[in-house]
Amino acid sequence: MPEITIGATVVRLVQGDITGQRVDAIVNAANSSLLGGGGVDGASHRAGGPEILAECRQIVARQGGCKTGHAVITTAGALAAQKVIHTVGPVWTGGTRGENVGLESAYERSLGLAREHGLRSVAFPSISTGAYRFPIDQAALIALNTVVRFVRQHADALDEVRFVLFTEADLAVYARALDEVRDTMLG
Ligand code: AR6
Repeated sequence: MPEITIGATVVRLVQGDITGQRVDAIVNAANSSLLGGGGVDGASHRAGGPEILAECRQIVARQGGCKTGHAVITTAGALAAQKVIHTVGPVWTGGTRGENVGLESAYERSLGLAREHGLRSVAFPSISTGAYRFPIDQAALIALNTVVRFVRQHADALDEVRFVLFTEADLAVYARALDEVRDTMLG
């Protein structure tokens, strides 16, 4: 199983459906409206039930939606996880409109919320690489580097960060990126 251990935290790659993960929090690839959509977003709301959308609506009423690169947290409803962290990745428009920074921020703020709420295991999908068309090779490196940096900065915060890749092909891309990150770390 592709994984890397940093201090007391394991960063692990698996293939599967994020909605079925037994972790403290799953991350949803949401959009700025927070009111649902396709892909991970559709699956999370379907599997978690209406409580999630009800809380999203309360957040929208309070603060408007959620900007690109930001994140909010709700109940996980009927899911096995305790919480859903909804983050909005950037839409890829060629790479010149801050897409990399937006993606980095989506991962970082999601992990920040997990830490603030004492959630010690977090599962991410491959944010922005579906409907938002971010090239997955590039996205995988950003995702893993951002997680590794966070885990190093907050050594006691997390037991596990799990990437749940939907297809074998996506898992292979992330596994290659993880090898690259490991090689860089080893110097
Ligand atoms: N479990 C794990 N990964 C999944 C699942 C699942 N159940 N379903 C899809 N993926 P996307 P985005 C993969 O489109 O690109 C929504 O409409 C998928 O194959 O879910 O950030 C929102 O409302 C891909 O690799 O998220 C937004 O409008 C990855 O998850 C918009 O899509 C992300 O695909 C967000 O687009």
